[in-house]
Amino acid sequence: MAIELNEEPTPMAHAKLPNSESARHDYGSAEKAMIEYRRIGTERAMKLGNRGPIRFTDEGKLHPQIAGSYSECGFYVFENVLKEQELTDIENDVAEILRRVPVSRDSKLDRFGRPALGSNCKARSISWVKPLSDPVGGTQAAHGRHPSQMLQLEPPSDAPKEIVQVISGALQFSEAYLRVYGHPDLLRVAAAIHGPDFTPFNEVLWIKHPGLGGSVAWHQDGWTHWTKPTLDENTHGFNFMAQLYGCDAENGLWVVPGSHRKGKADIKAMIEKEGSDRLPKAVPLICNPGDVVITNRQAIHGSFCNTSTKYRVTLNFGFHRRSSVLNVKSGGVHNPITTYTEDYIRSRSRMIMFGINARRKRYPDETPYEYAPLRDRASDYTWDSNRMAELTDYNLQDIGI
Ligand SMILES: O=C(O)CCC(=O)C(=O)O
Repeated sequence: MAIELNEEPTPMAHAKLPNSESARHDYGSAEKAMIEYRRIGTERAMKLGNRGPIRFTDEGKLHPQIAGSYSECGFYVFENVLKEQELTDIENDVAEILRRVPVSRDSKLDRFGRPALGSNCKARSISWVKPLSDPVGGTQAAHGRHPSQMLQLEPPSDAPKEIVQVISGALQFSEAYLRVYGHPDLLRVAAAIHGPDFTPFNEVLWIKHPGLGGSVAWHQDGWTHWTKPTLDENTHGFNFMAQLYGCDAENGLWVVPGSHRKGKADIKAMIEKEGSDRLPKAVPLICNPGDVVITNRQAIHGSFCNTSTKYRVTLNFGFHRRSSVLNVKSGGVHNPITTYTEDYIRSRSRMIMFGINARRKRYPDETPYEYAPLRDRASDYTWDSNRMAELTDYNLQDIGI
């Protein structure tokens, strides 16, 4: 089951990733239970009241309904943030990324024999997964943050040995993604949650292939501050999850509402008690194309193998409260272990300025966001496409905590 992209090596006008009816796979022994689990979860998700357009008050504050609901649930679905033209731009870039990935984990060449995407990078840019597997559950990877393994499925006999599932440092590979990163309303939301001096975290692209995508075992993100007396619900930041094609109970992320406020959970015990990987309190993210979810990194979340016929493409980018990262020594998952000094954070924050300025060029009628921490050197960050090369390996300076 190869990914059938138009074989031309140049960008196409219509790059739409092919969903595949034949890709549907069932959940093996759990199929019946999964169907019911998805049905109940979807019903509960739609009753939470945590969805709608991004709204601010007349004074420019995040609308209290959104702030309250996000605080209560640990996620909120912002509807219809990215419009059609922007989605087309993203889709074209994602298709081009998939044409440029190496033919296999060990290769430096893409399918056209060209140097592959990321082959000139020192930082990890591509994560591979065996189809329908759980690569991290129950392992010590990422500080043992995925304590229990999900149900794995037998891939179809014609499936590739491994598929690309995550592109890291994704801003360096897509100007459309860079423009989403500079979205003024999303940045205003970031400022509302973390204050105007919020900082970057990291930016990845999740591509969950129909009938092949691997699972992401239940976990809470973050490893740095869980035992600190200062821990609160926003300590480890949040991710925006922008959906290219939307997502649902079959191919999307699931979240346990409210779990971000309860400290570190014993996920292994929860799963053992349940006797399966179907956590009963979890709900799926239900999104249309162009919706953007804000998800608290401390919430328990995970995703199942994508047995559906549909691609799920998520632009996943996060932000932190400055006090959670400034002069904190951390890393080792997304970036090398280091102390996040003022200079380090400032350098990494240039990506916010590039995002804002790249967006300004494409959407001149929008009022751009003004990022206060780098306002004094705003002219250093003017944007044109030739600067893409400067972004190589920018993610060595991710701010993982
Ligand atoms: O999108 C997914 O399936 C996983 C995302 C995730 O686990 C994360 O952002 O921490």
